[in-house]
Amino acid sequence: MTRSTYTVQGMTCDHCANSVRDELSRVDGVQDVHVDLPSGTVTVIGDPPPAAVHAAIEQAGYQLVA
Ligand SMILES: [Cu+2]
Repeated sequence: MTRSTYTVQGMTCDHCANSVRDELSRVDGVQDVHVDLPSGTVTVIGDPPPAAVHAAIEQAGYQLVA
């Protein structure tokens, strides 16, 4: 099982974390999602296409930090 960590800009509270988690959990191949607000990171467990992860985060209203 692959774990990939992404840095996401603009998440400030539990509502933000839930929005990102909800969008990502709908992506094919995602097994689990962990959001860490203090570090602004999202860890995705599973093997989703990276482009789908990027799209889901933007769909939730946040930006990946390159
Ligand atoms: Cu928020």
